[in-house]
Amino acid sequence: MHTQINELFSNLWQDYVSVTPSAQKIHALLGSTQQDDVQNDHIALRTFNIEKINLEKLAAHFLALGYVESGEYHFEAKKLYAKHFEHPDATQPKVFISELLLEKCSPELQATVHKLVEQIDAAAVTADNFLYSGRHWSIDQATYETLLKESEYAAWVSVWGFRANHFTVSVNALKNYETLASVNDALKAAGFALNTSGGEIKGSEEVKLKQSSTLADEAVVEFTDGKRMVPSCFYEFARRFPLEDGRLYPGFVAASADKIFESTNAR
Ligand code: OOG
Ligand code: NI
Repeated sequence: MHTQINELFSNLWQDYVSVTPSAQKIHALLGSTQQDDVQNDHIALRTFNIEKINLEKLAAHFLALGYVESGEYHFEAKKLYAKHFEHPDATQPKVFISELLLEKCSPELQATVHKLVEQIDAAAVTADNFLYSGRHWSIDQATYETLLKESEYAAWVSVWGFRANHFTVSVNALKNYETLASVNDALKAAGFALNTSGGEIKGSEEVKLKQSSTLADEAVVEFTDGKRMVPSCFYEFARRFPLEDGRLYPGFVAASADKIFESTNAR
């Protein structure tokens, strides 16, 4: 079971860094300063709430590896719904999966997204590599632009498909940094741009979770009518605080997550 989990996260990581070179550099920076690897707090995936590929279809891959559904979140303005999953072995990364609620979007957006999703081979969804299989359809630049005007999230999924949209460093597990602010300072000193929506640090000790993230890298996307750079994936940093019983708070904070989503907005 653990070998399978490690294999999945290793494949997700390889795919993620292929479009997020800054994550590889930051990983090396934090890892080399402590002569040890960094621990992942969580990863996140995005999808649409169409039966064929909805949140539950993505989650099934994690449930099969022993993960357990552990919390749900609503994002009214962004028209998103999310759940998080934990493994009984708390050292395994948590998983945050969201889906766009299409019925709340325009008929035009719904029609566009349905056309993309129709192109997916149903068998691909249950295949072992589905969670890092990327995009299963072709798309032109005008369609991407139209989606972008209505939903940055829809536009992101339309070009990047199924893959980790971020990995998250567990600040608690870093040996040479205690606070999130000190991690942020090191990143800024090394020239990385942070997401400042809602402040550089989202959350607080009161809500038991502090988070920050880089602004997504840009990577080349092949559209049917040409190639161009668009925002890809970002890297997140999370520090968790203990509950009354001493256990670290294992959940997410909707108000903070709402701002983290914006890490993939155009710079
Ligand atoms: C997920 C944003 C939420 C968190 O840690 O609160 C999140 C996303 O951008 O898909 O990752
Ligand atoms: Ni996150």
